[in-house]
Amino acid sequence: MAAKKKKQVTLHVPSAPFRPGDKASFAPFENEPGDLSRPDPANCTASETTDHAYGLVRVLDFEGNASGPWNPDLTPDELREGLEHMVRMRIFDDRMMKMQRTGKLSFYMRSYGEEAVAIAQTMALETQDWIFPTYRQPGAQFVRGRDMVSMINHCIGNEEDNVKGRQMPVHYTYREGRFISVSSPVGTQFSQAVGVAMASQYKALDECCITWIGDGSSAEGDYHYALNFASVFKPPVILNIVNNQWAISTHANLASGNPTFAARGLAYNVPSMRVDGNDFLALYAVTKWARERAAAGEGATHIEVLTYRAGAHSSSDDPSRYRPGDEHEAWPGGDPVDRLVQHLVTIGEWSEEQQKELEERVDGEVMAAYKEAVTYGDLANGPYPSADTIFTEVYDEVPWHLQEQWDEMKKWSVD
Ligand SMILES: Cc1ncc(C[n+]2csc(CCOP(=O)(O)OP(=O)(O)O)c2C)c(N)n1
Ligand SMILES: [Mg+2]
Repeated sequence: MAAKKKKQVTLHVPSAPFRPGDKASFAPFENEPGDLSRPDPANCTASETTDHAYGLVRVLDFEGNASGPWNPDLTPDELREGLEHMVRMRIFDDRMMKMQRTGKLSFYMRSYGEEAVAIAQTMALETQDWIFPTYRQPGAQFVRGRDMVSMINHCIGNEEDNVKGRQMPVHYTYREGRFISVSSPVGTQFSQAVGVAMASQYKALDECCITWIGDGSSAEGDYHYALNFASVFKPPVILNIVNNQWAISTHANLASGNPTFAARGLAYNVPSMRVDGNDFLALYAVTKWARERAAAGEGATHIEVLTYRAGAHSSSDDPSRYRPGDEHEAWPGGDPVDRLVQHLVTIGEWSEEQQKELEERVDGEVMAAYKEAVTYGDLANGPYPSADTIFTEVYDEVPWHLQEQWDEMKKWSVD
């Protein structure tokens, strides 16, 4: 029998809080530094993190003071090191965007507003730990010591590109730094990180994996498969959702019906934290806590990193089409670089002049790296990696069907 028609209902389709033309105004953060406890990492159940998953772990206030049980007590040198990496990331990004706009790069993606995420979190790890990033965490490579010339060679796709033009720009790979290739289909890294962490545990190695996924990508199955395996097998893995409010033009509201992304981890029985992603100190502290849990054999930690994508999604995107132009200024989390500078100045370990000198020095380094990189080939003129590289370095012995295609290509002398 056909179902009776019920009263007309409409599907709930969440909308973005603000669209172009609206005046953006966000509520200030509810939690102050010190509001949330720091549970014992070696003995913490998921339910003990309920307040942390629905609240927000913070260390820095907006006057530049650090306080509370999550204060990682970093030395001034460590803080300055973190600041320098963040400044390098921002200046590097700006230079690469200029190169893209002048036709020197085909495509680019900045980390603007999110620089603290990869940098603080990677600094909190051990050097043997594996990094499974998205395109929004290139800063981890600075922490792991990658040379900027090599990064620019990759973005150009010139002859010295370590992936020989096979990847999109910003989809780095850096074997020496245990930085796994960024994959273009978003989300795949989440379950890969869990798998590698399971292998580390099985081999009793003192290492852990860290991975990140965007708010939008966390609506995909990959996120849930990863959480389920992490919940069951308890491997040493740190699973971060970077909630930067947007997935290109789709607002984060459309990716989860839960009031916080962090709280989803509780249902998987994985201790879960929500952290102020523009607070370098809080990010460092929460990641260190998760690393301690991994080392103690306590398994996975799930972290929502609350931040805001201050720039366009990529060089192909125009955010003024879908959000107010000044939405970033209204974001209550401020800017991660400014907040760390303010903290260093407040504790008497930095000054505006030193900041200016740092920016000038780093700008010079980025320019020099760029000038060197283009000597190995630029986008307009090459030299590029040989077309043969389409067929090399995947199989030890090239399978017949690829060999046929390769032979065909040679007839057309593509090079
Ligand atoms: C499987 C898959 N679907 C769609 C895309 C196209 N795409 C690239 S990035 C992106 C948005 C991702 O947003 P989010 O996960 O929030 O990460 P963010 O860019 O904000 O860091 C989309 C839809 C893709 N690369 N892969
Ligand atoms: Mg996003």
